[in-house]
Amino acid sequence: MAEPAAQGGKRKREEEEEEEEAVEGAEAASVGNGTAGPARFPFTGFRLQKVLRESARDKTLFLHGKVNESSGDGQDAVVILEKTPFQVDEVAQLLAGNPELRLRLSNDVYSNYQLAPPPQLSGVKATVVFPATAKHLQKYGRQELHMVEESGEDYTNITLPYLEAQSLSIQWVYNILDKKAEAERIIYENPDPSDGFILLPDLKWDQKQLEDLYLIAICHRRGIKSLRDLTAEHLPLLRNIQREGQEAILQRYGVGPDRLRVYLHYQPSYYHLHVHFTALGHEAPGTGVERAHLLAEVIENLQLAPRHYQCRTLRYALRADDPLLACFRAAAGS
Ligand code: DD3
Repeated sequence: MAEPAAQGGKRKREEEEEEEEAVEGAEAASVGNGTAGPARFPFTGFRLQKVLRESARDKTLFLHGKVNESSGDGQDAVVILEKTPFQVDEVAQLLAGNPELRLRLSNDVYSNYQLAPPPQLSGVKATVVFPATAKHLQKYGRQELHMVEESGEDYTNITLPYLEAQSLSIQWVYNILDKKAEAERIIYENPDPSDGFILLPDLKWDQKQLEDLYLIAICHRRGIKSLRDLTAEHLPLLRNIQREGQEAILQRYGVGPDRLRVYLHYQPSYYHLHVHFTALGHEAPGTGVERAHLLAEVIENLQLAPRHYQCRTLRYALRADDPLLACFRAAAGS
């Protein structure tokens, strides 16, 4: 089980590295690391089934496709495409040269063009989930959100049994902790099995510009599912993540602690305790008040009340099609 998943991680890595290679030379000050190499998708063919989501503002497209149809019944894949952010140096270089242009309008001092940048400047980040499960397909479709109020009792009676009934794979997390995937991407590690963690760039960040800096700290200790499991016992771990994580990001990227948002999600997207580090200027998804809990405040809450997160009501938004929402509604009805 561990092997194919680790391999999947490796393929994803190779794709990211290929993008890095694309800007090599043009951008000496790149914050990227790792070696470059061409890659292939882990499947052949892609017959579009559905546009799961699209956003003109975010320049993203989430696609569901049938793949590997020439060898058997075919399988499902999700491909997430995202136009990558501009890098000032590269764009300045492009404009100084003789870029390929098509005039769209010219009026007084104003003119507008369609510009065709060279391939190395028109990068598209492609994130692949393959094979994709029904859960993956559901997760990426657009849905209305609904607030729920989860008391400590609701967590025990509704949420926890629901989570335990799900077979949510976090193999990719174990691959990182076991150095079977992304080992060369690790920025910092505190190896203590109880209070240590690994800090590395999140999949969402290509490490090419600091504007959208996004790292995650994944704790070594297994079995802490989320914020709800935290007690005063975990304070040393949380303080390590806060202090050492910020220090490592300052060392590596020159971004100080006063320019970072350090927080946990509730609900998280995977149930192994992790902490998000994002650039303050970057409005990453999941930074809203209904999901983000600042680590510094979590630490303080636990100092004041060791069982704060077992007792407090937590409010968050669930997708209309989330089975957990149905569980809450069924419990409210009975
Ligand atoms: C995930 C949440 C999870 C699809 C997508 C992302 N950071 C990851 C595998 C490796 C990673 C992450 C699940 C999955 Cl797009 C399904 O995220 C990851 N590696 N967030 C890193 N560094």
